[in-house]
Amino acid sequence: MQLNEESSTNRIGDSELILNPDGSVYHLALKPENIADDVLVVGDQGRVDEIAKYFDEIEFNVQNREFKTVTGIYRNKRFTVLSTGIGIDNIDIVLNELDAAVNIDLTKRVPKSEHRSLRIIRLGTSGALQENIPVGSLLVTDAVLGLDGLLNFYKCSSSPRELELEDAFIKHMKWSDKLARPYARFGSRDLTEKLVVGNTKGYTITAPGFYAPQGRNVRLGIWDPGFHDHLRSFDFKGEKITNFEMETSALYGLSKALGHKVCTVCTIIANRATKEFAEDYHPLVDRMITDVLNKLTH
Ligand code: R1P
Repeated sequence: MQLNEESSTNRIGDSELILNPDGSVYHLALKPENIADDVLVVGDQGRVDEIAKYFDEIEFNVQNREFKTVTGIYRNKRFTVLSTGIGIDNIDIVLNELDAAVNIDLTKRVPKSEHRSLRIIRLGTSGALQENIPVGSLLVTDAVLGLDGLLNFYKCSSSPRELELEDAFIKHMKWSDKLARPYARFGSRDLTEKLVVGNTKGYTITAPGFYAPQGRNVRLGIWDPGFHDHLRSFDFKGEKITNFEMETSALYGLSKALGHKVCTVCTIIANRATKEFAEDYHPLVDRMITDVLNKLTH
């Protein structure tokens, strides 16, 4: 009975979108008024305060589990900073709940008639794959290849250009049927062009784990000992795979499907080819934070 009523009114069911007793979204504990149009997402919850320390005014903060949020003003512009924790499964939660908070009437449980588009920028850390990308450099993800398979669960499709990149990658890598089909996404061009000034642009791999999925062989062995070499030699119309991290594929895929602009900037804290790594990466991350905040406010 209730099901019929829900489907006839497009009401989103209580267990499809869970809300807290105060009406906020389940994991993020946010209401629409807590969220700025510019949302900075970071993996590490400690990085939220490293960004918020630059704000001229703090308006709101909340934390539930690994999801810590601060909203405030920097140079007359309102920003929300939010930690996602590690991995694409958390990005699934963050993107769905951020979008629900701004684009669903949480009282009536129906989509709002007017769509609100966010600008979502990830400030992450990452390992470089190519020798010529130095530790400490800032890498902006032009395109991402997701090895995680998350987007395969959603009803959303790749553009013809993304499909071409996916097919070329699958062929070059001799991709195993035992693994999820990789998916490709390009970032939002205007944000990429704004944030890349003085930095490097590249193609990022999002891996569904830190160890074997990024080619690390600690004790168990890995499925393809030539994984890094195959990634390094991939060439798509002159573009190379530059770096590894663990969130951007789902971030780009879900943001674009839900109608938000998106871009990832990462501080390179290790180079997997030269074996170089930063003993203390925090000053390098701080440089990324000021670079991105400056560019977004000018
Ligand atoms: C792994 O140590 C984590 O660091 C990178 C990876 O994507 C993964 O989340 O990014 P963050 O520094 O943003 O967490």
